[in-house]
Amino acid sequence: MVWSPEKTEVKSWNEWDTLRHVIVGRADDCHIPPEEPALDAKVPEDSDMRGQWGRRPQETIDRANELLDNFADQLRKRGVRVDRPVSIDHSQPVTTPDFHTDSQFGCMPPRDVLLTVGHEMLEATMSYRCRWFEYLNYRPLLKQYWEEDPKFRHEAAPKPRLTDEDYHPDYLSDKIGVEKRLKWAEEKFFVTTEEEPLFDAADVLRFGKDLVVQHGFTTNLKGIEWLRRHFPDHRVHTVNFPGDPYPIHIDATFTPLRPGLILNNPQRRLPEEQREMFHKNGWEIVDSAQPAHNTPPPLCYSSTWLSMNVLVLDPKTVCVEKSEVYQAEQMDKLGMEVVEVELRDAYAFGGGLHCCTADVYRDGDCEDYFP
Ligand code: DAV
Repeated sequence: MVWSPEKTEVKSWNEWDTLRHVIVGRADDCHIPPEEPALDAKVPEDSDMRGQWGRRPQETIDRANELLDNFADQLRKRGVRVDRPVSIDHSQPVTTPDFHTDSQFGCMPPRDVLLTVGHEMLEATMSYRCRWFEYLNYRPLLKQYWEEDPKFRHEAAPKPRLTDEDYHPDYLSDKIGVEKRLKWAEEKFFVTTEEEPLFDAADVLRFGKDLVVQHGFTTNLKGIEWLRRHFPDHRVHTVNFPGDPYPIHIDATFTPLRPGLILNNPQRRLPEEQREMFHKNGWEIVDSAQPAHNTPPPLCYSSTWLSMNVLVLDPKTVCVEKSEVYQAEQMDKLGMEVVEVELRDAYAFGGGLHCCTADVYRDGDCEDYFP
């Protein structure tokens, strides 16, 4: 069936088929949340973010929104339908019978919250207390899709309790040191425990019939098992990337560009034994280019490897952040047409071009790439 902009349809089976409809996040009212276990474990020890919280400065919110609006317009000009979330008031504290936090996070980035698999959009459990209610930013859109597309399955994973049992207290010091963090990550000892299923949607990559999921700070083994039981027609693979002292989200680490080709962060290489399914099926895993920057922008949670957090528009076209010249050059060599998008001043709001979007519709069906 041919996609038409007049008709809402939710469908996306992979990260690369032609993108027709997408959600782009907003920086509105974004907060730096107060300390909490899982979030603190991600903030590097020398980061300018340690010890401060509150609403982000208005001029940075305005600038990030300007860039996100421009990105949305750029996509629209290429014929992609773009929807935007409706921001809730993130200054509101969250209190449940199990925890309290004094503020929330924002409505960026959608990729962390919404996992689109075929005709389904699944709200992730999330693993930070400050992001517990983040799905509410997307509910007006999901309600609309549900009303307009009779095949759309709106699903939500069980809300986690996020008591102290969910976090290893060993991680709650800011003086652990990078060496120890690397060792812990290599031993698969992460800040989150196996108390209950936890996952962020951005730990999942979709390869048709196969889902590749990173086990790290934001997704535990029970979360991956939950996904396995929830998607019985898929094969769900657990992957790890030693070399990352703060392993959250797979999308600055492992980036499929088209069938047969994946970029891998050279500091976070997929272990040999986990490469087998790719190699056996003729897929190439190449080291990504170096980031163009030595440090992330101010008040940013993410590393400089947002350079490889690209948005694939179709198997020949990819959006790359404008200042990431080495990444753009590599894409060109790999035969991809590069669309430059300025986004660096929005990185602090939770990520790059892949992070700040969530798929609604891509062409194509559920293929088996690893028979
Ligand atoms: O390298 O800091 C960022 C991923 C954001 N979704 C990193 C991971």
